[in-house]
Amino acid sequence: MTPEEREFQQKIDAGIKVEPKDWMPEAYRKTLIRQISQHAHSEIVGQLPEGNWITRAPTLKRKAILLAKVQDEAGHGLYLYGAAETLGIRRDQMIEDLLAGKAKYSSVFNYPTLTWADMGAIGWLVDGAAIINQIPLCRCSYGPYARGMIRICKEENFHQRQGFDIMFTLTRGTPEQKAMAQDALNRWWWPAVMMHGPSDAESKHSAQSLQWKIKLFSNDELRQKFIDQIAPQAEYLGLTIPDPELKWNPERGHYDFGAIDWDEFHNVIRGNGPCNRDRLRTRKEAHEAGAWVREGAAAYARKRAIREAA
Ligand code: BYC
Repeated sequence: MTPEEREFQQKIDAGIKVEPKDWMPEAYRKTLIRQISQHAHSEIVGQLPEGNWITRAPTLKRKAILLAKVQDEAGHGLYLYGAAETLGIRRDQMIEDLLAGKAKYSSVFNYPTLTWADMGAIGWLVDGAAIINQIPLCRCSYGPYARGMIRICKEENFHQRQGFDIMFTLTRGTPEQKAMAQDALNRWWWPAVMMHGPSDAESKHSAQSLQWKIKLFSNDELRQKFIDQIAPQAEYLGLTIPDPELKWNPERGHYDFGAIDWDEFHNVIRGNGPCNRDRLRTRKEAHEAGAWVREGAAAYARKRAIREAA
């Protein structure tokens, strides 16, 4: 370590936040850009599976709630692009990388939403997994990311509650509705478990990110917390998690669970999941169709800047 790097690490160890104009190792900056931009892309692409159901929500109330949730995800993407921009990368560049298929976004959004119960399963499981990951990020070492996460987490809590509420309503409904909820859990369980990323033995960035407090818990620690939280909730709903090996282990004080299909995970993050191509095509079309809005907003900002300078 150089003296500058040592001083930087001491600052992190002392819990002092790193701010955009502070000195930071180039690898710290790059890791943050990678993680925050991937996170932003996940929020943006994550609107698509649920957006599919806005016109098909079963009641006006459910439609209003889902619409608000999907809009929140767009807002999260914007806060996060803003946080990444403080590290010296342009938003246009990040979006270009996403649309070119160069940048990653969460694997979980490459699965289809086949029934209304999927809106429940996504809110309950996907937002549930996201919250477990994101609450510690409110204390991460980079100031703008940590502060952005505080606001995001407040909204994510509402998202998870609305998902659980959909599942609760379906499980208390007709046998067909209960079966729909079970089918959604069957399809979303493993993708949600995989969201936390490769196992600690395989995670290439974890050790350094933990040292820099970009991550506060390892992938496997967060996955275990998620499973421990969801298993009793599934029981309360009267649903069965599709893992015959899931079982409370009193000695460990945690649930044991079955093997994860890592081939499926790697296949999805390589771009070959059931919906990867469709998601990127939809984003590209939306980006092109929205060009006039960006041009209009830029022209307005230029005009306003000239007026204010005069
Ligand atoms: N999907 O060394 P590792 C939401 C990649 S969205 C795809 O462990 P790291 C919501 C990883 O990027 C919430 N790729 O990496 C929105 C790396 O590849 P590269 C999304 C994954 O970064 C709408 C490689 O695998 N949350 O809330 O230390 C509706 C090796 O992994 C995934 C965030 O983004 C994956 N699941 O740890 C509803 C949270 N997992 O970059 C809900 C912020 C791993 O070397 N991100 N990879 O090419 C993080 O906390 C960390 O980046 C991760 C991965 C835990 C995800």
